[in-house]
This record gives sequence, structure tokens and C-alpha cells, in this order.
Amino acid sequence: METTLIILKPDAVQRGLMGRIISRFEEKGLQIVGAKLMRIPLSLAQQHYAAHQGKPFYEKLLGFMTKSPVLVLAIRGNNAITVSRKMMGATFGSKAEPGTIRGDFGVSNSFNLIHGSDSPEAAAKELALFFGKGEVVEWDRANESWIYDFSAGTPE
Ligand code: IDP
Ligand code: MG
Repeated sequence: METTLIILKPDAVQRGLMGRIISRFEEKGLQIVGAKLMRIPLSLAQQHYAAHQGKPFYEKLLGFMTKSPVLVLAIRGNNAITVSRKMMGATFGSKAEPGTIRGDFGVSNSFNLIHGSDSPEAAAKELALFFGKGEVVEWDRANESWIYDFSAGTPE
């Protein structure tokens, strides 16, 4: 099972979309294993978006992400990184397909509601940035055996 770092960005929190976005992940069958409402300090935003340093949108992105609280989530499932990225849709709200979170809830190219790790390496790095020891909670879901087919021993 993979765990990925999802951030419901300031626009999602301010627009009252947290519940609807979390519901999509729950309904999909992904498991929420971490959740934290926080105001991201500038230094943390810089570390999180280090790969974008120097790009034309970098400073604006830092301003946006630190302006107002975000909801940080750790989300687990088979191929959780790819599955979540698909659910999020393309980066720009104007391009994201209907049916995706960005496609259904936003039209802006910079206020695009949600962040999701884009690789296992990024997920490991980002989870460590946002969650301390013990803040990712291991818990058994009562309906796990109806979410995945465990007949071969592993979740399928
Ligand atoms: P992603 O969030 O889909 O992985 P990235 O290319 O990693 O997209 O960019 C990180 C974030 O930076 C985007 O989610 C968006 O908020 C912002 N961003 C990316 N490209 C642009 C741009 O061209 N204009 C404005 N903001 C951008
Ligand atoms: Mg990215």
C-alpha cells in the first residue's frame, strides 16, 4: 500500500470545499491516515516547493500557500499516488477534465484547490515534512475486505 501527501489548499478551505473533497477520497476507497489543519510557515512552503524555485510562478505560489490555512492529509491505498493524481485532474483548473476535483470545483490555473505527491520519492519527502512521528495513524478499516479483494492474500 502506498501513502501520499495531499494538501487541500487555501482556496479549498476558504471556499468550504474540504468536506466534499475528502468525501471523494473516502468514496473512492482510499483511507485517511493523517489529517492536520495548519497555516503553512514560509520556510515549510519553500521546502515543499523547492523543485519550483526560480520558476515564474514560484513567489506567487508561496504567497498563496501561506496566506490562509490548509488541510494536510495522508491518504493510503493501492497505487494511492497515481489514483489521487488522476482524481485531482490536470494542474490548471481551466484544463482539468470534468469529473476530477480540479475540473469540477475550479477554473483558475493557480488557485487549483489541491496538491498531491507525484512520485513515491516525493511522497516520502513530503509526508516527512508535514507529519511528525506518530501523526500518521495506523488503523484497521472495518470494511477493508469489501474495498479490496483479499482472496489471493494481498489487496487487489
Ligand atoms: P501539480 O500541482 O499539478 O503537481 P506543479 O507543476 O507541480 O503542478 O505546480 C505546483 C503548483 O504551482 C500548481 O499546483 C499550481 O498551484 C502552481 N502553478 C504551476 N504552474 C503554474 C503556472 O503556470 N501559473 C500559476 N501557477 C502555477
Ligand atoms: Mg507537482
